[in-house]
Amino acid sequence: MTAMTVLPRLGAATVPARTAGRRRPPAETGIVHLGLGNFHRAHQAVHTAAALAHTDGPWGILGVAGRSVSVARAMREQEMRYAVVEISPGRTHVTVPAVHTGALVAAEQPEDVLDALAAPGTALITMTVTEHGYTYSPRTHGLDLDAPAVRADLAGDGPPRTTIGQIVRGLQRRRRANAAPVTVLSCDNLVGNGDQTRRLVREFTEALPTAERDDLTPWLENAVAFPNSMVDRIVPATTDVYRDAVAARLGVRDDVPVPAEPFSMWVMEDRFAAGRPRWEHGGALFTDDVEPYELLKLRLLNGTHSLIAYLGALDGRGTIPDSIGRPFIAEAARGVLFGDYLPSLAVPADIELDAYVGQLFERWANTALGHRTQQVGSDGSVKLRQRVPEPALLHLRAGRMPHHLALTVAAYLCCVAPPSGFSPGPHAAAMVDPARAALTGIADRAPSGSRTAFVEAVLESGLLGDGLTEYPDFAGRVAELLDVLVRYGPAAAAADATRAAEAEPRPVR
Ligand code: CS2
Repeated sequence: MTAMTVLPRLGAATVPARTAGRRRPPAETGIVHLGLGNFHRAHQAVHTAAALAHTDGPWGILGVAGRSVSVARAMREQEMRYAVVEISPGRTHVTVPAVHTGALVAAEQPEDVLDALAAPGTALITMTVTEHGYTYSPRTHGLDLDAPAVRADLAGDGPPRTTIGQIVRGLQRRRRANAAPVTVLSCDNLVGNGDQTRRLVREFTEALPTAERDDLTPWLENAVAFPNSMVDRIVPATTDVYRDAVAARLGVRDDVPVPAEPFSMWVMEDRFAAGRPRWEHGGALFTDDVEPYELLKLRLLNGTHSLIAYLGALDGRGTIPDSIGRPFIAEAARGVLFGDYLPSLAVPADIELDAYVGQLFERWANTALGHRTQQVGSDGSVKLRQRVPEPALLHLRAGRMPHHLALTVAAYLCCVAPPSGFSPGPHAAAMVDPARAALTGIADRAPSGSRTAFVEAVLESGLLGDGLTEYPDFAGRVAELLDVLVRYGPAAAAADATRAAEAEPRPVR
């Protein structure tokens, strides 16, 4: 650390030429991005840098952080530069994308954010606000009209606090100012992320007081596009390891580098209302039908990832590579991937399944990345809703028990709502989840010792939507596996799920 303090700060003049796609950020802002986190900075920003390296255009990105000032402030201090540290056991590769024209913090500069959303030069509003940022109700998938922040945003009580509120208030200003068409592009791990965003935006608009609605709804229909997209890159949190890597490789101090795996994929619908960067030059794929890619990724990668994280944390593992390195977790990962997720989807024609799955296991095993079980396991209540219920229902309707999906739910509950007297360990305890308090309340109210009553109450709370409550056997199976987890540990529970799944083979579609 002491060595780093004497290094010059990363900035326009200190970027080594070999690491910069372009030396200067583009002059014009064409994209306002909500969610200035690591994922955006290692994914969309890198694709945009590649697009601009190939074809110039007015596609500078104004990054907007929600509340956290640290990244925005450091980026401003570094003239919008930061390093992307691509890391795998054999290789470290550092680049400096330089595509941001500015960085705002919505909580501090709300009017500037709304002005930027309304600016005629803004052709794209993109977002990475995580599953948690969409303020939808898990039960209905519609806007959560009971959430205090949504209610405050609808009432116009201070600057918008929710992403959907921010977008609608920005579009409202845009409609009044110039009505220029714009695209809202969600880059989060939601099924049909564009369709969902459009629905939430419309629901918010329709819930506004009549006097404020203007003719926003028809304008949204005509002038605003909401393409669906699938995004994929494993991007852990920044640690000093990566700050040190930048210092060693570039000889500069970067306070906010982003670690990322070498792999990156982006598939989206080519439905843009006012143009877009030539992202195909950064390897993005454009297609009429994103859903098969979304389901492939959300289920095989994200769904399996959740199981690895929860079993790993319960086994005392701090990272995903340490977890997948345990044979019983690798076996459970194969069980849920091949047995429960794969039969629930159609693999896109251009994806070679064996290679894709082989690559997934390699990506999870990337020890250099140090991806934390705590990070993947956090926000499970909003993530699992996107990953588990639809495939589970598909099996249950066909009369089959999805044992490894039941194991996923059991391991999740064991981590974030541990039965009293059971300690899930430090990695599970560190998982952040908006439903933690509610789940603990449900656990406290369940008749003592009845795991089935607990799981039934959890499912009835709508945590995983509505459908699963119709299958009491599923709650029963989750409860059994929860019991095995608590009494005998994750290896025994995984073995139980595997044995049961093997006794009940299923066809692969
Ligand atoms: C992970 C994802 O945290 C999680 O739930 O499954 O963030 C995953 O790393 C990315 O979606 C990979 O594209």
